[in-house]
Amino acid sequence: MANANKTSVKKYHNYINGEWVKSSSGEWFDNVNPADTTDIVGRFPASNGDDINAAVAAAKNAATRWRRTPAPKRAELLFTLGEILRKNKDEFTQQMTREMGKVLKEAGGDVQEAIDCTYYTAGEGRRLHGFTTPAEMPNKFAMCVRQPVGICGLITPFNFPMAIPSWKLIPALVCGNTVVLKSGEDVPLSSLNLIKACEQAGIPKGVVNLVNGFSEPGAALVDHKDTRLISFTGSTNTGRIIAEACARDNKIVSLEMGGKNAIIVMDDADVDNAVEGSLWGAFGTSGQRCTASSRLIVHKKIYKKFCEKLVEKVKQLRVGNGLDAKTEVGPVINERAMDKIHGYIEIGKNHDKATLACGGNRLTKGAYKNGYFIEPTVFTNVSSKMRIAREEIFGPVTCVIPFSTLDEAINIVNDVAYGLSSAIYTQDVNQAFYAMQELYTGICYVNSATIGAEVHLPFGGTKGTGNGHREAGTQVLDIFTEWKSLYIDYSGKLQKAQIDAVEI
Ligand code: UN1
Repeated sequence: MANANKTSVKKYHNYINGEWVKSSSGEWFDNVNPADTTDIVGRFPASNGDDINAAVAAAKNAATRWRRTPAPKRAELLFTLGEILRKNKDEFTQQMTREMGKVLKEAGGDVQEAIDCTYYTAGEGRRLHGFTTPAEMPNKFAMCVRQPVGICGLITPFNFPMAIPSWKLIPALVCGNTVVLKSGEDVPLSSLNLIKACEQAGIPKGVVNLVNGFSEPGAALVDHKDTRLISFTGSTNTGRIIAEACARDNKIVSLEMGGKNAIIVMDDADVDNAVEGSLWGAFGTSGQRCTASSRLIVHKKIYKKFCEKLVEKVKQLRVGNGLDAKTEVGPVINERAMDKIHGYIEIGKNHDKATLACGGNRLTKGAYKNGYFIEPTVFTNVSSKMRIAREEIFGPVTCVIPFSTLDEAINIVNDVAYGLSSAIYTQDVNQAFYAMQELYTGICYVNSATIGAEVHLPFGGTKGTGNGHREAGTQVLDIFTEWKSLYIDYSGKLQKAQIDAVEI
C-alpha cells in the first residue's frame, strides 16, 4: 500500500453526541481504493470499546427526548435528509465507487436506494399503524401500539455502502430509537456521508452516532449492556457469533447473511433473456451481493446453447476501474476477498473437477497492477453436490448446473444452507406459479435475475440467510418496535344501566 502522499490524506472522524471526534485509541486506518491501492481515499479512526461506550452513552442520553418527539416530526427531519442525499447524489456516487470499486451506475443505484428508503420509510412517521380490537369486558377498550425498542447498534457490510446502512438507520429513527452505527471498515466514507447528512438535516445530537473501525468496536457494541437491539448484515459466521452474544442478554437481533441464489432456466425460456439476466445477476457488483446469481440451473435441452451464449458474453465483459464509464465489472473489495474467491476457483478446478469455461485468473498486469481484479469466471458441468455449488463465494464466479425436470431443479435450489433469492425463466404460467410456491427463499423473481430488490417490499431470507426478520417494506417496523397492548376500562363512573350486558 505504498503512497507517496500519505501525510496529505484527509482524516475523517467518528460522530459522537453531535461532535466529530478522534478515536480514544489515537489510531487510524486507511480507506483504500480497491481498483488502485496507491489511492488512499481517506484515513479513519480505528476505534475501540471506549469509543463505543461514549457513543452508547450519547444515544442513551438522547433517547427520551427523541422517543417523545412525535413520529411525524421525526419524519420531517428524515424527509429533509432525503433532500440532502438527493442533492449530493453525484458526489456520494463518485466517492462510493472510489472506496468500494463498484461501477458508477451501480454506485448511483446504491445512493438512490438510500434516497428511496429514506422517503418511503419517513412516510411511516404518519402511519406506524397499530390496531384496535374488542375487549372481553363491557366498557373496556383494547388497542395495540408500536413503541421504540431503545438504543440500536447497527453493523453494516461493504457491498452496499449507503443502501444497507439506510435500511437500518431510517426505520430505527422513524420508530423513535437512537442509534450507534459501526460502519463497514472497507467503506467508511459512504456511512460518514449518510451520517453527515443526518447532522445537516438537524437530527438532534446523540440520536445518531457513528463509530469507525474493525471488529473491536463491533464486538463492544454487541456486548454493551445498554444496546437493546443489534441489526447486522454480513457473513453467516459473524452473524451466528452476534446472535449467540445477543441471546445471553435477551437482545433483539436481526441478521441478514449469506446467499447461494439460483436461477432456473426452463427449456421453454427465452434463452437470450435468461443469458442477459444471468450475466448481470452473476457479475453485477463483481458478484459481491448477497443476492448474486451464483448458480444457474439450466434445463438439459438448452444447456449447451445457454452455456455457449453465456460464456461468449462473459468473455466480453470489460473489467476495470469503476470510475471509468466503460467499465462493466469492477474490482473485488480487498486482498482477503480476492484470495478467498481465487481459492474457490482452485476448488472448482482441482477438488470439484468442474469445467472452467472462462475466466479463472487474477488480473495483475498494466492498469490492473494495483487493484484486486479477478476475471469473470464461469464453471460448467457442475453438479449440485460440488462445493462451488453450495458455498457462498461472493465474487465474480458462477456455475451452471444441468437438470431434467422442474421438481429436480427446485430441489437443487432448495438444497443449500441459504434461502435469500431465487428466479425462474419460463414462458409457462403454470410452471412459474408452481416454482413461486415451492422455492423456499425470501425473494423470488420470474423472468428476471435474483438481484434488484426494491425498498418497499420486505427483504430477507430463510435458513442460513437470516433469523426470520425482514428489512425494508413495512415489515422492518417489526424489528425496530415492540408491541404494547393497552386496555382502558371506562366503566368506573358509568351507571349500572349503562354497563348492562348479557351474562354468558
Ligand atoms: C445485498 O446484497 O446485501 O436486491 C443487498 C439487490 C439489492 C440489495 C442487495 N437491491 O440486489
